[in-house]
Amino acid sequence: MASDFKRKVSIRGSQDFLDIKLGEPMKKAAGMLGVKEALKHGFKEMGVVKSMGALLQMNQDKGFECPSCAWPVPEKQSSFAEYCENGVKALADEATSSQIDASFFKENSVEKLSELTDYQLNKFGRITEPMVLRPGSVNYEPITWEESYQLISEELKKLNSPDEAVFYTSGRSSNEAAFLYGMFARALGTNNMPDCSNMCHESSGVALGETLGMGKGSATLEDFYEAEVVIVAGQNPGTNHPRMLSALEKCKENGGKVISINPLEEAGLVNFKNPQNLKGILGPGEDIADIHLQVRINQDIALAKLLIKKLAVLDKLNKGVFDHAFIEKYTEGYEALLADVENYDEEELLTLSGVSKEKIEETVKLLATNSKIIICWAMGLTQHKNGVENIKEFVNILLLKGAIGKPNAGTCPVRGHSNVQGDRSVGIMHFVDLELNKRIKEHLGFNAPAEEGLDTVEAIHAMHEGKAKFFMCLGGNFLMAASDTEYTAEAIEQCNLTVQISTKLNRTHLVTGKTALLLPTYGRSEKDIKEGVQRYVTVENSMGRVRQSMGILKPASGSIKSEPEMIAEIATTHFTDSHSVPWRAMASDYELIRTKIDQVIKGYKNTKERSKGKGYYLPHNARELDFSALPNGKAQISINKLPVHNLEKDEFLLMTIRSHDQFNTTIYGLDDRYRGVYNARRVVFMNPEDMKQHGLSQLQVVNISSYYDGKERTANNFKVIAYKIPRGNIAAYYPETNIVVPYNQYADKSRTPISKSVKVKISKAVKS
Ligand SMILES: Nc1nc2c(c(=O)[nH]1)N[C@H]1C(S)=C(S)[C@@H](COP(=O)(O)OP(=O)(O)OC[C@H]3O[C@@H](n4cnc5c(=O)[nH]c(N)nc54)[C@H](O)[C@@H]3O)O[C@H]1N2
Ligand SMILES: Nc1nc2c(c(=O)[nH]1)N[C@H]1C(S)=C(S)[C@@H](COP(=O)(O)OP(=O)(O)OC[C@H]3O[C@@H](n4cnc5c(=O)[nH]c(N)nc54)[C@H](O)[C@@H]3O)O[C@H]1N2
Ligand SMILES: [Mo]
Repeated sequence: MASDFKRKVSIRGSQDFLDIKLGEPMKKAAGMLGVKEALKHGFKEMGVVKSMGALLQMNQDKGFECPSCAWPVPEKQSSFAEYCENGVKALADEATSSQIDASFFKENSVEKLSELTDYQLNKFGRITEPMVLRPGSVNYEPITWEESYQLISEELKKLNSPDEAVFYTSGRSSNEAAFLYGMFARALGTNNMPDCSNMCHESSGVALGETLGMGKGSATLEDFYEAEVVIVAGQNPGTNHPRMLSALEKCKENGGKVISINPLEEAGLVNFKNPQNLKGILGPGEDIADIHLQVRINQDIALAKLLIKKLAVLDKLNKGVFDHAFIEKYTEGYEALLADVENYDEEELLTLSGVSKEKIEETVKLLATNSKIIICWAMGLTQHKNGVENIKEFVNILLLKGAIGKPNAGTCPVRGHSNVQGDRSVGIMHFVDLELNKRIKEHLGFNAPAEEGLDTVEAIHAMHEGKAKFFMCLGGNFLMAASDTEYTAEAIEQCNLTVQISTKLNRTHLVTGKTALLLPTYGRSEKDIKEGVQRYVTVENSMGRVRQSMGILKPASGSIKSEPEMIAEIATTHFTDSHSVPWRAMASDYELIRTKIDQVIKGYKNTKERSKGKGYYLPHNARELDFSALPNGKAQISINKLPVHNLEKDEFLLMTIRSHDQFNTTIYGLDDRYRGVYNARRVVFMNPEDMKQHGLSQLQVVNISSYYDGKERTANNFKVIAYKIPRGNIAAYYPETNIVVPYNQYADKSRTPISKSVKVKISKAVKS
């Protein structure tokens, strides 16, 4: 077994084109078609009886929380159908009856598997037993749980320092699993805990922390119903948070207005047919967005500045536009902001934003005359170099209007993964919280490290440099989720041991360290039974409500383990019973984990009782108008600069977005019904005028290249599709395009990769 042995694995998979079909982009979202599509998918993947049974319990008080997005279920619940098309797809994907075992891996080497697409890999189904890929081998082979724990412990002991280990978390884990995992890393002595939020809402966390004192949103679901204005900026709820449309619909029924800010006219915001009520099933559907501001990519600050500037002018004429009593009492920075907007020219801001004057006027009118305002956003704001500033500029609008800390108003960063917010709350983070460390010492009896750990970007770099050698992932698909696929692959391959706790096969299982472990786990929909007792876990939704989740389906296999149990057993093996944390007892008794969470994590209290039924809200300072943690005890109105792109004539800004048939790197299907694309993912959406100017025809095959820091990165073979998108802007799907996102280009302060504004050039592929 030569030490220079390298597996010939592909990081791209097949790039063959299938028979692409195009249709009109859809105006309507969901409705009967959505439910029909979803059920078709569910029935195919998991069979009729299983899917109906599972659906009846999804998001219900005694069932399990939907494994898809983090949008909350209403406190006053309907008796059925608290799910959406994409929730059904997520469930079907998890509860699929397809499975892979040792014989599958014996027949299929990782080299061979890596030639397939991500879609094909996922289709193989659930992983059913622990597997190991040994140095020099290209085939996974079975390993016992006991041996895999030993292997992990041995590798950890070989490290020169605990900081050579990295512990990644994706946002589907339960609070219980994430708490144990985070405490295990700290007990080892490292804060190297990158997580999917680093690539997602980290910019929101930083911006909200700096301006309002806490990194979470303040609006609750119930606040939406009687909000006067809801702004949805850089977010595609029709696909990614479909149940949010029901809340927007309720808001509109009560007379509220919805403004969407997006380079694309996303289906759902334009028209929505609610499958959960009769009107939605039979009627023509509701236009959700009253105003659509078709902003150019990453010109949201220009747009927001223009709105603020115009509102300031109106406020001078009529003192009722801004909430002066609120500004005076709770904020600082107002005068500086007003002085700053004076420096900008209205026409210039208008041109930069790309929006029409009429629509700006309409928007200003709505904002001037209403104060119950909620601003929602997702990746369209966070994944830019100025992601943090984008959000701070929108927070300015809320502060000027006094739209914080009162009913039907506030901030709403719409979280991605179903428990990404909970994972963070219970301690998955790379930074240090000395108060937390104190409570860890008191209740868990060890000294947690006081040095900041590595986030996603830094972890990739450290692995690449050989400074981190052990890489463990609690869920997720790190290779495909992270930017700069080639560089990230090189980084992972440097590691001595990579460990993946997973449900389904993905490319991070194929591009691995010298030794790799694949540890299969339950999905959230599955029963977790120990010694005859069924266990539940807790999760926290996008609005800070903690709730129980109990699976109802039979687990995919008898040889898999729950996440909390597995982590507790790894810790028991490593620390033995002499450690101050009762790991062994926690492996079987989750109440013991919850007791420790209550003691160690701020805001958690009596979780066992309070998480039942509709659950309980964690405290939020901005809801209470308590800004005591901020400078001078005031919410911070901030000054944010306009981004500079300096695009050459042949350059475009690329946004890497999700299709309607995927959950992040998990590809459910090859259609993007809402955008009229069928049976294809390697497509790039482009303005028809830009196509003309660059001599490109419909379905022409092109390559997309970025040039950053002296390096050219190219994603090959994409078909051009004419689309209603601002000039100079293009869009293509993630994760295929991650290959062109430079790992070292990220948002200031939050280090979130700039996945929504990658400067690229388009060239005709030689063979087309
Ligand atoms: N079905 C399904 N649900 C999901 C997911 C999934 O993949 N599938 N992923 C989950 C996760 S982890 C997350 S984080 C969320 C993601 O939810 P979204 O953030 O909605 O997902 P994206 O597809 O990245 O869409 C970003 C939106 O921002 C717009 N946009 C891009 N650039 C800009 C810009 O510069 N300015 C403005 N104003 N808009 C811009 C795009 O046109 C697009 O509509 O969804 C979660 N829910
Ligand atoms: N270019 C570009 N890159 C992006 C983004 C973008 O918009 N553009 N978005 C970013 C965002 S917002 C995010 S959140 C990240 C997502 O990054 P990740 O969270 O790392 O990726 P996922 O695709 O959600 O992970 C899917 C895998 O998780 C495993 N899994 C599923 N359910 C479970 C479970 O219950 N337990 C365990 N242990 N494993 C499970 C399965 O094996 C599956 O293959 O990607 C980021 N990357
Ligand atoms: Mo996300």
